[in-house]
Amino acid sequence: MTTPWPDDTARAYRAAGLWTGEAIASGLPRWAELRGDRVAVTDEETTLTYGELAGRADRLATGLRGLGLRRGDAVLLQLPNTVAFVEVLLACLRIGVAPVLMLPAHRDHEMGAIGAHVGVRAVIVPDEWRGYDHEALAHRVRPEGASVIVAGRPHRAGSVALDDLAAGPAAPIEDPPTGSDVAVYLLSGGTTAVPKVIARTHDDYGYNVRRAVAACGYTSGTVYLAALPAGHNFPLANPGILGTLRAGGRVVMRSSPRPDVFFAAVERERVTDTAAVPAVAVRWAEAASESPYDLSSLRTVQVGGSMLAPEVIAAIGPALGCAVQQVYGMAEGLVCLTRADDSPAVRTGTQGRPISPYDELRVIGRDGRPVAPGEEGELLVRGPYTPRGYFRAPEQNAVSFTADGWFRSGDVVRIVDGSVVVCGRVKDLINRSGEKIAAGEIESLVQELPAVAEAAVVAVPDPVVGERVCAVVRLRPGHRLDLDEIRVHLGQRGVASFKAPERLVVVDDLPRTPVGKPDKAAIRALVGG
Ligand code: OOB
Repeated sequence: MTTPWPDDTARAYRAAGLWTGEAIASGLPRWAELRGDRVAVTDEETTLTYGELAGRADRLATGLRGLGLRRGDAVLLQLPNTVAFVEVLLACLRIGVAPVLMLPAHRDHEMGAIGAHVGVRAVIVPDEWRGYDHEALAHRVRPEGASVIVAGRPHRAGSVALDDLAAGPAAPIEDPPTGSDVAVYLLSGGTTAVPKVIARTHDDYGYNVRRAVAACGYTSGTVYLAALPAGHNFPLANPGILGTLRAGGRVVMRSSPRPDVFFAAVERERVTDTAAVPAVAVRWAEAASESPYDLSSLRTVQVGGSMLAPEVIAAIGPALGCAVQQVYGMAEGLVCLTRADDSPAVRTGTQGRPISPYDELRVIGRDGRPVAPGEEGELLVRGPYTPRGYFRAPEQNAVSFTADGWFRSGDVVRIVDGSVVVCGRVKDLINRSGEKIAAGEIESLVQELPAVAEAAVVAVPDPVVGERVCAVVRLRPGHRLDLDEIRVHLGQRGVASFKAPERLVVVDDLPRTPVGKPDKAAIRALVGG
């Protein structure tokens, strides 16, 4: 199921105080006592103090238990950036029910496969979001016997309203989780045929959050804006939502990274910290000069999730009037970041150093041996918050992890004076605005079209989103195909729309490797990637 850390390693992490055995939200009653009437979380409609948030989360936890959910169960959580997201997350963490953090853009294809893979007991969705009926989606994808819980107004028989679940009194928590229980399931960038899901324990994820808070200096004065989808590891825990709540700060939830929404939120809430993927940070920076809003409260914008040139990084801070912190992280664990007291060269030219002194990084060459210091190679990683395997994926684990527990990141990096510089990748995915899309997943879907004899999917560079999905296909004799047909097909198959190819190139034959497989490097070169 989940590959545990070896016993002696786990003992060492506990002995060193990294793993505390405490559940992530176990401090909630204490927070309510100490910070009772300070605001914990706010969105465009609702504001909750720490006292109210703790009360809501505990009543909801009781409601979830009333539905039969128990410690060790899993649920699909697909909510936009709202107060409801935070309430549900904390309620789940309190009772040891682990949410699988889906994105609002996910559809039948992703929700169905992942819900079945993890064996979820409930699907938690908004009633409707951006004109899409998520309640209907939840009913289509829910595994047999799983409940459908709806934030907002449910209109289908068999749905349960989130507000009704939180309506009763809170009961004491009978069977609270411990450190080795799963806290959340994160999705790996780029799902394959078998979804790559990462089970993060209360011990490991809690440690991750504490280290991120320490490295970024979050305090009760921090006002954090969650503008990236909250289910992403970056805005969730680095330090993000969980880190801000731990530090006693205020979390501002906004579901769009649009510059006007961002600027208005910063001015209204006096936001001090936020996180963005490069494409979003660049849009903010470009729009800032024309913005009438007061951005003077901004302290730091974190930028990470995909590559960005040092000159572009260097321009973002001055445009927004704040510091920029680079973050290189992954749902699988390791997080690196630049620090406020690093030299300008390190802050612009590297993606930072690990948040824990216990993180082990190794850079290997094609021969599998460590490269000379400062040379490029694939990054392998191990550590106290980098799990030793994907959830229920023995075949994938044999490929992605070494026998002695190192995770093969698929990223090509150099390490210079302890800081990581990301140079490229060996994994076959497209990084569109920080969203990772597995080439193989889209290739199989495109291949289903009757006109297609063979398909390869590659990234083409793009000034706005970094990379776009390009399908390169060889057609069956006498057939034609256009981009719309591919996009319609993927839509019908219930695939999240951000994964759909945005370019199509038809070729007589695909370039091949000596063994006859499509040569991805040559195909990328062919389409200018
Ligand atoms: C974050 O997490 P994921 O799981 O969506 O994606 C991880 C992958 C990395 O392996 C790398 O390929 C890429 O995203 N990446 C970067 C990067 N940060 C992530 N590539 C270049 N420069 C960077 N700064 O993307 C994530 C998780 C936690 C914090 C920040 C990002």
